[in-house]
Amino acid sequence: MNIPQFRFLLLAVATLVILSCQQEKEPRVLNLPKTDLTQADFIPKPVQVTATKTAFPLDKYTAVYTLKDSTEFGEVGKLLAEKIKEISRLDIPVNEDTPDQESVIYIKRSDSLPMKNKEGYQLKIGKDSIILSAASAAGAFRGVQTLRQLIPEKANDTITEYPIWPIPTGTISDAPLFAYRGAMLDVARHFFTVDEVKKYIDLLTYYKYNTLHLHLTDDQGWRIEIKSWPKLTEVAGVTEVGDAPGGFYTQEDYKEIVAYAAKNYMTIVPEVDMPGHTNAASVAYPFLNGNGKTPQLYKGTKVGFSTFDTRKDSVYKFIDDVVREISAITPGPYFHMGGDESHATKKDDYIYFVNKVEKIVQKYDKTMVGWDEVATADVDSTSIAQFWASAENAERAVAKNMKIIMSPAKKAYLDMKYDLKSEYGLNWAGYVPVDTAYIWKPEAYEGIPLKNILGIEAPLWSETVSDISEVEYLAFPRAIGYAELNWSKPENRDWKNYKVRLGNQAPFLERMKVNYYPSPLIEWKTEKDKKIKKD
Ligand code: TNX
Repeated sequence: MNIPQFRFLLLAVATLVILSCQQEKEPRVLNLPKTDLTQADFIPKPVQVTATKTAFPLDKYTAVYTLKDSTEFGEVGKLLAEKIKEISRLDIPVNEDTPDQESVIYIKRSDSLPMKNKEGYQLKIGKDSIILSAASAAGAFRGVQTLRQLIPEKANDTITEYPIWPIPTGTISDAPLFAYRGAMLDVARHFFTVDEVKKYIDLLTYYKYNTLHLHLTDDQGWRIEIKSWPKLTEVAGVTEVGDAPGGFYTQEDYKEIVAYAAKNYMTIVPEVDMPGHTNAASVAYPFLNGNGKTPQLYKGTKVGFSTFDTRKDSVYKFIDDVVREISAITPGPYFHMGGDESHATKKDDYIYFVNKVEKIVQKYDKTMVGWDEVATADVDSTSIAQFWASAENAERAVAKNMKIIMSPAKKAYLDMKYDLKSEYGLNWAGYVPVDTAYIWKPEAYEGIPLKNILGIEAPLWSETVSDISEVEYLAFPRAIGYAELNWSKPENRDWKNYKVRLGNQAPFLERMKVNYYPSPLIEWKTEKDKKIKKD
């Protein structure tokens, strides 16, 4: 234990001793239910859990303390208190000396955890203290999500005259399998507001996602303000699929999303899709267009008909400005240049284009990400390929020693229909029911070596969905399964066991007002669903 940590513990213990002496209180004896930590409904399942089969009383006498010399840890403590309030209405003090505290949650830094990982954490839950230790605030934040999952949705009010949320005791040691645990939202085919994106972030956070990729541009609309090229949003931000009015993020809006994501230890990956999928940009600035036609605003769902002119210097000046402006407001390390389905671009032109854009992205200190087709160009090993369709392209990426983000459409596309009854979604890659989405091994898929895999990203293309509730229908519950594939070791994953834990997410999903698809493969533990079944 280092000196600040020791001082912190000493202070916390001293506070408790002083407070209990001052009031000369008898330690309280609560007859809490015996709960088993190993049976908790965690998703994703932690690496190691041992149970001591008693309970910690979360109630009006609980207080949170965090490492004093770290504002980041302090913020994590405040977030925990906020989340406790959402479920319980309790106002838990954070780093305050309160006379009534009886059970304490400490959040502290530790460099000697069993799992060496910057997002790793350990939770030691005793009868009157919970100690959450992590090497970084990011790890502490993931541990907070685990703790949230242990708080019962309904309080026990039979033990005392006030409500108590008993938390099962024991130890959890945990760290993620993959470093990149992502979702993608297509805000181009349909636009989603800042608040809608924030709600998606909230839901993904609970399941320990750490990356949100925003598909910001496509044939149907340009959704991010570029100050040096204002017509992109003025002219090409006003349409979307169908007849709705489109929309776009000002740079301030985008910064708000980035900041909200950062508060949730989530990285935003901006995507500007090119050289195909660029009809909207060419309507705003026709000199960009490489297929010789005068483009019109497009509200349909076809792909592969647009391209930039890859042999014009002015096109690269435009791209330089776009990458520069977006990179300046993106703290994360990535810039996604799309590169998919450029069917209107000649092969040589495509390779020339990707090579040039990679250099522009690197000039602004970002790592280039592209859909798997980019591996056909001469890209660096530092760039990343996102595998969605072509195993051959994934192989090319491996041969170039590139890292790969796993998004195989047949398994990981959130916009595929679940089954025949799905209200929304497409089915070009087949149906993806909840079991198909869960039962596969990203670490052993299409022969891609584990060392090349960064993690899974679940894309949600929005041709068929136009508001967050429809997004939720496609994303939930499947996105919960990818969270487990990304975090938990293969030996800790099992469909039969997962199914039960998933069914037990219903009370949380309903409190969050999530319009999830009540898949008939799952027994949902909810009053609402029981009613549906009876009908
Ligand atoms: C293919 S996946 C696309 C998108 C569509 C999606 C629909 C990929 C890189 N490109 O343009 O929206 O299918 O599922």
